[in-house]
Amino acid sequence: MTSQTECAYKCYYGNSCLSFFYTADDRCFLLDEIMELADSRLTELPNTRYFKANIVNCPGDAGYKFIPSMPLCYKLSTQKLSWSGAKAKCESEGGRLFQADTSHKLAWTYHNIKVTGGVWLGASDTAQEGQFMWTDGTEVVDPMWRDGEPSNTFNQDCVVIGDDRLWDDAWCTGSRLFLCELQTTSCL
Ligand SMILES: [Ca+2]
Ligand SMILES: [Ca+2]
Repeated sequence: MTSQTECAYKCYYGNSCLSFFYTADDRCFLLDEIMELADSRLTELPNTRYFKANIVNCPGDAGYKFIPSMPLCYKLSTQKLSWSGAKAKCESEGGRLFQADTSHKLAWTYHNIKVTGGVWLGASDTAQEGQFMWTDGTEVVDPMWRDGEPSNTFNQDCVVIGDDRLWDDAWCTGSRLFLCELQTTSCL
């Protein structure tokens, strides 16, 4: 049993909650989708209240998902591109490569991004060797390098989160999946 407020907080801090049911007997069901009002699952439960997260700025048809606790829209690509190709793709959708530039975002990527072959983040030391910067020009703080990284092996400049969740500098020309982010202001 949980209160309606607790249920809202669970959705707010969930990583993929887009809406929730709160039943007449105080049960909470989080959903990772937005249901249409005509959906039979709503009308079958007349005493259940249904709440949606405000995802007005997350373009769902472009594959973006909402992370209410940041708040932020993010997308893990389905396509593999070079780092600069990935950067251009995110920017063409109005966003940028993901910046793990707060402790919350660092923790979120660590706990949620585990992809075979790794995922590009929006950081590189292309401009000045050894000085890793996000694509907005801010300095990378508290990087989660794997032991022995960044190695700059044969001039590696672009940051990837490996399948061990830790960071590596890699050759920017490699084709990888990537994370985009879109800024949003949103609340339940
Ligand atoms: Ca380098
Ligand atoms: Ca490396």
